[in-house]
Amino acid sequence: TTSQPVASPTSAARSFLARAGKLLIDGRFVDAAGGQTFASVDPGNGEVLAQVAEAREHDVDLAVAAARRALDGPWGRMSPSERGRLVHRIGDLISEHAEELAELESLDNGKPYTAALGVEVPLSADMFWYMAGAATRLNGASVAPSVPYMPGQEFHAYTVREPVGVVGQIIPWNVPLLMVAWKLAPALATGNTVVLKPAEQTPLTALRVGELLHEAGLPDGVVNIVPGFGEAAGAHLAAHEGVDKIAFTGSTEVGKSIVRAASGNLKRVSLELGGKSPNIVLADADVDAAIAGASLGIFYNQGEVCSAGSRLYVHESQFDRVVEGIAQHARSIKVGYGMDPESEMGPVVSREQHDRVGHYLGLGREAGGGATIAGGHLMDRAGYFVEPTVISAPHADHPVVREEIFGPVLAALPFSDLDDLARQANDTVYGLAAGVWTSDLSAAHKLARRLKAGTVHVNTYHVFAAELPFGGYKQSGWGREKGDEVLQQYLETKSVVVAL
Ligand code: TXE
Repeated sequence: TTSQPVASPTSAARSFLARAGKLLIDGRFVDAAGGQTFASVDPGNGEVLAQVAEAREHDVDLAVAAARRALDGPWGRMSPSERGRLVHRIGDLISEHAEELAELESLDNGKPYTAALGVEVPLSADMFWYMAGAATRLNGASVAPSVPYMPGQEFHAYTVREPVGVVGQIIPWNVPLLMVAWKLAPALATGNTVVLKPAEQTPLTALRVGELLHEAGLPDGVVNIVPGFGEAAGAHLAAHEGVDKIAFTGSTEVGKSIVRAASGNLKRVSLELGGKSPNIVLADADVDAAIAGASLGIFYNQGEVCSAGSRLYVHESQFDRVVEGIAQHARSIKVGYGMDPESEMGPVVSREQHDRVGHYLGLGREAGGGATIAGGHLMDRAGYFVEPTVISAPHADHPVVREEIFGPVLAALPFSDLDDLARQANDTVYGLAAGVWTSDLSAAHKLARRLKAGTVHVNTYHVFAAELPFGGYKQSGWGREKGDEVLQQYLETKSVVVAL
């Protein structure tokens, strides 16, 4: 492991940190009305990166009002083609500022700079590029209605797809920039206006994107960004009478509170929540590929991925080999400060998350009948570092198997019977993703049918392309993000019927 940051932020990132701490409301960066701020902390060393204005109820009210006005401004009159080009330009600007955004993301979240630059910034730009094309393809249908009680009357009828209106978006801290892209790109392509609340742990890249939106030429008030805490700014946005739709990504527990808050005005709700995704290795799998893929599935982004393959099921004939292979990989991971180019895994995002993961590591160590094969401890150094951990789970009902840990902790279980395996894999309140490793095409497709998960990976893991719908069965959420499917989350359909 390394202990010292070897790369300090470039001048672009440094100068953003010096000006970062404002809310974006109606096209202007402003202080919170009450003047309150909170610290954004570098989880690699616990140091304060920036003091950021903290939105509370009144600030959210101002942002919602600005978003409402913007619907009737130049944005509402913009042609779909122009809107699409603007969305495309946002992708260009993200791509042009890749290094700076990756640095800010690494500093704020802790993740390796190389992952931010190599994976998340390109995915974010691509999300805008993909959605840009949707703006001009929001077609309705021509319909021939049958109206038996109006004999002889002919009709011309068609459907029109319109923006829902003012959209509230609440996002988490694990992939902050990518969450901004997944949320903003479809909302803008479909012509909505937005009030976005980044997570209190990671407000920086959202605010930098706020500046880029202005540079791209987005009219004032179309996107408002209100960093703040969940219980204050977040809860107020979710309950707001002036908001027509709320899109939330975060914990299942808070997702349920969003649903309750949204019921006041029955705003539309979409939710992308937790997971405990099974990654399944059949007896005939390419073992080396499965070891590498399962390692990526649990250790990418310190395991702070909602679709992480955190439950590993391996056929008993290969169990020891696969688990030892992943454990060896775990021991070889270079855990270190995110801005160190050598680092392959950074710290988890916060002290709270560090404590939460530590709690599960303790349960894993203490469990009789199981064993911690690799890692198993929080790291004794400044910053919120965790050892990449592989646990041979004592039994299927143990908390390390059932509960979302959201850290670099894999729980492995052997299986013998394929039918029973599908039952075990589905025995969870979640249903976000799954993985299957096999060389038997029929077995792969049969399992893909039986698994109750929004994404099933076969001989791969963590594919997040903009074209692919993403979301969960069961308590992993409502609706899908990305692909064409997300568009309907941001549109109303109007039927127009004309008597001829
Ligand atoms: O999430 P929260 P936390 C899971 C993961 C993690 C656990 C807790 O298991 O260990 O959740 O993380 C805002 N009304 N995931 O506590 O609280 C909050 O400000 C409105 C999975 O950090 O759900 C932030 O912007 N908003 C996940 C966002 O919700 C509220 C990603 C997420 O925070 C609110 C993150 C409220 N009452 C955590 N309370 C995923 N699916 O990717 C909080 N928020």
